[in-house]
Amino acid sequence: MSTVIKGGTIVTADLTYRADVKIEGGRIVGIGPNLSAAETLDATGCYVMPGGIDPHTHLEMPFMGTYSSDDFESGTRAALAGGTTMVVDFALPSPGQSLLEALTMWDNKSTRANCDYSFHMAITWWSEQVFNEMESVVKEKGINTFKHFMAYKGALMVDDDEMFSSFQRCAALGALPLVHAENGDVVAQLQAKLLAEGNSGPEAHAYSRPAEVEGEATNRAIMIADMAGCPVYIVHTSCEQSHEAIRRARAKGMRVFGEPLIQHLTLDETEYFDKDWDHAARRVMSPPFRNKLHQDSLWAGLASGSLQVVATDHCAFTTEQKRFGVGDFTRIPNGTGGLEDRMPMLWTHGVATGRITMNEFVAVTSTNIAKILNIYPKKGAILVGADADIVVWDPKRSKTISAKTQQSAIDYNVFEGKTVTGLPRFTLSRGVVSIEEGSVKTQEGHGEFVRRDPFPAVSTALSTWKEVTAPRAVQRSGIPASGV
Ligand code: DUC
Ligand code: ZN
Ligand code: ZN
Ligand code: ZN
Repeated sequence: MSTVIKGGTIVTADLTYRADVKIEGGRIVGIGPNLSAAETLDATGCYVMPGGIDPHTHLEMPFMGTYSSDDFESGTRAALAGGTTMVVDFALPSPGQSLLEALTMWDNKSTRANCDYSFHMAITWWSEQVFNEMESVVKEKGINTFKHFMAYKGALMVDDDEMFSSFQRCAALGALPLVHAENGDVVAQLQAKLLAEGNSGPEAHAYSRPAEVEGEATNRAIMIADMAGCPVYIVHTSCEQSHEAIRRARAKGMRVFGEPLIQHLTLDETEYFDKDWDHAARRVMSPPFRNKLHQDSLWAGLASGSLQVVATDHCAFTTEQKRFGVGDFTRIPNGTGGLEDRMPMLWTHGVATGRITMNEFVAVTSTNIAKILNIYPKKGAILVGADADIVVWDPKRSKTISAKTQQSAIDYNVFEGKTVTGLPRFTLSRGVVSIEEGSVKTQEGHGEFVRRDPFPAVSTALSTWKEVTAPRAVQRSGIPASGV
């Protein structure tokens, strides 16, 4: 069946213009005036944009003695309700586990997804087996990104030796390393000190992870990536110290990407202080929320292009799960939700306030992500031939965010009570109308895995220490141009 989206204004990362969009077989087949099709969706007064891509989610993630509560069904339903049509989750081998075995586990969880998805592969330990499996992950499984945790000591954390080895392997395979940048050794000491001094409440979580911890690790990851001859993507960039390191590296010509979360852009550290235990614990995530100066830095990064992506790190735990940490803040499961609210909150606090333009909104919620992850223009584009992952965005549609009406499986929402103006009228997942005027029409299992091929240019990059010492200009020529 064919569908036409009629009467709207197309907004892409670089253009704004009036045209209809025709869809057939899940793809865009025509863009222009006066198109017709079997089914018509009225986009009068709306913006027709590429559906959002959230490059950072943890659905049904085993973590801190429990599992995050949104699975691939509820999580992708929440995503679609907020205009996001693709998520990229993390396959997390436990230390010692085969990467391919972990990937099979995540493949099984994802069969219920309502929208398309992909995975990053986490490197949580290092061995010859991991070295070898990384090649299969890239070449056979279509995963071109590897995640490294510099924090969570004794669990997911890798040390510099492991990280440098893995980064060099990424360079050889044409893959992009991702980094959770917090100094896990310093965090562990601060946690122990705070607990010993009797600070056991959720506010101590924020004290244990100051911005310096993140700034140091970001600098270190960038330097290690430079020596390994690969680009690097810093997840959940939350503070000026980390942003500053990214800015400086980019100014020197390094291909470094930064990803603020909608939570860090719009919620601040006062959420932890002088609040009831549940309120604060529900907002415990790593990195923690920061002060207004850090928020201003992140917004400036989005406007200037020194930060390229807005994500959620969606990792939702119920109040009951959060209460595992009563009496010991280090046991509060880390994570907050945001999949349904990312785009409406960014529109309301970014576009409507004039901090970013509509085109920048599309870039940071979709197009830049597709380019960085090497899936553009299949995703992230309103172009003939692209997947019809589209959001018809009604800038006048308004709601007050509430756990009572959300799709997410948890019993609260960190944005509770905030009014957003700017919501999907329709969300289409490969041409299928999944959300219509707030009513949910998602199809469980409709989502498909999206293959992400290696960056051809990186596979010729330098991969051994000897070669790394070659002139910088030579190294740089091996790194792909994503245009962002
Ligand atoms: N941070 C969180 O808050 N939750 C999941 C993992 C992470 O790094
Ligand atoms: Zn993280
Ligand atoms: Zn409260
Ligand atoms: Zn994460």
